[in-house]
Amino acid sequence: MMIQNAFPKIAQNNKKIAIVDSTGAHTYHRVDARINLFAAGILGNKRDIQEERVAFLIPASQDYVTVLIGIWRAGGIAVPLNIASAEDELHHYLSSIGVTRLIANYEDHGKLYRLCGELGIQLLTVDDVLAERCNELPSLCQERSALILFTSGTTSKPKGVLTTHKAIRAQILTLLDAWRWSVEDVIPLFLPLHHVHGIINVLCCALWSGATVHMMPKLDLENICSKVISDTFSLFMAVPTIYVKLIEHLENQNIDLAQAIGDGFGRMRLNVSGSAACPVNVFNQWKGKTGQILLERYGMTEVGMAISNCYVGERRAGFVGQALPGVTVGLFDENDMPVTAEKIPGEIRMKGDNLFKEYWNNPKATQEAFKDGWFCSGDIAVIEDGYFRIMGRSSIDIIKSGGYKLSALEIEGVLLTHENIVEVAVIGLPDDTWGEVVVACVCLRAGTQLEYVDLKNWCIDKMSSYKIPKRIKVLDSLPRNAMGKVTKSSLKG
Ligand code: MCA
Ligand code: AMP
Repeated sequence: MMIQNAFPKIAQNNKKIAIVDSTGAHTYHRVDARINLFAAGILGNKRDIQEERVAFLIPASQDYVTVLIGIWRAGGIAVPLNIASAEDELHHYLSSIGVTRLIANYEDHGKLYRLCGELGIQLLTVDDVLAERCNELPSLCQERSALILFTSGTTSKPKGVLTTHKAIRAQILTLLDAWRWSVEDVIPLFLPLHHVHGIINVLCCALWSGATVHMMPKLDLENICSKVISDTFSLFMAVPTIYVKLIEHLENQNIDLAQAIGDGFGRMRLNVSGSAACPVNVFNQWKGKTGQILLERYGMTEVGMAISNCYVGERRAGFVGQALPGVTVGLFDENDMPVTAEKIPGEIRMKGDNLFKEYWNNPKATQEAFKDGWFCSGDIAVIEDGYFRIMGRSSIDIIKSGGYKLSALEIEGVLLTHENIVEVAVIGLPDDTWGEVVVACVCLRAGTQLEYVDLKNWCIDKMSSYKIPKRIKVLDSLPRNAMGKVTKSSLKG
């Protein structure tokens, strides 16, 4: 199928407010027109930019939407990056996928000049790109590549997950139906905009359905709660850490205010939790304080959303629900045999139009991620009374903290460049707020010392803040098995 205009539905509901950001309220008509001018500017004198990778570092705002969808309409691959990335991380993202142009706000150009110069990347602002008029935009086939998001895995550097227009469309449409999105919906967006949760579940679903999205550059609980009291929002989507922070926030308010905020959440039509396991006590406390029964769902960068509790029907605490329409989900044992009985654990594997195309320029990793056409998630689950329950990951090297997927190996690789560290093992330990926190177990060079605060300061230039270990354990040696391999499970114990 050809699409005349990537993201076709955005032009509908012309006078309706699409986006509210720090610069004001923007109608669908204005948003759509600005996207077209951006697409025209990116095209220049080309008819189609043919899957050129255009990266951007733009905070949540109308500009972010202009760039994302503008790149799509010009036939490019959009690469939204984490605005809080350290320079080394940016270097990896930009160089590993051959980015040609980087769009960033002018005030951020100073710190990007050198890197872009080194990599031969053109550094631009949104205004630099916007054309004065838009003529013809390319027609794109659904199989065209659209988006690269980086995901951490069991290799040391994050991989680029390449997704097509067809997969994005499938990811959006299943959620519009399952969670009953409508033109009347209003949703706050405070999640990072370099991951599926913020981009697809909130932003794209809202714009596709003609709803209104309040784009906020960061999580500001006071601001959100004051809008919740005045019934600004009908929908709310967040990671479990944010529900924990909201529960704490409510407990720190006087009784009347806490009640008003809780009632405000209670009047919304839906509160969704995902990206990490929602603890049963958080589910129950949220219900107690707001009356809302959280809808927990499960997804991955490579597939979008795959499993969800019901909109109408049972939302079971500690469970992620059932396969979403259009997604086939199976459990498989260690011999790749399907697990059909309930209560027997297996790896979650998935099929469907929602699946990504490949890991960018990494056929080996892509091949290893699929077995018999199924995408292998690395997550272990069981089915109990018809609902999936996630039990954990098959790899100890994947940490989920604050909803972010982190690679222990990536963090170890950075820590090993510290002059005092001779050996390191990074593990995730359970934490009530963050789900897991990153802990580094280190062996130091003889005669040296390392204080936590010094290590933290050293890390600040080298990695995003959520990857920085929250604790260090200094050991004389790391525990090893008979094969000489470090046994991280004994460190966890
Ligand atoms: C920040 N801090 C942490 C962590 N992150 N401490 C321990 N563990 C962490 N992970 C510390 C900082 O070092 C700092 O401490 C203090 O907390 C405040 O940092 P800040 O960054 O300002 O925190 P925040 O703004 O409160 O951020 C928390 C957050 C954020 C809002 C929960 O982590 C977040 O937006 N998470 C969502 C991630 C997400 O959307 N993931 C989706 C990907 P100090 O001041 O002492 O230095 S998964 C996905 O897309 C799939 C498809 C899915 O299923 O959804
Ligand atoms: P990411 O690659 O960052 O998209 O993270 C995807 C991973 O998040 C999945 O493989 C799961 O391990 C985890 N995840 C997402 N949703 C849930 C959930 N509701 N419960 C437990 N884990 C989840």
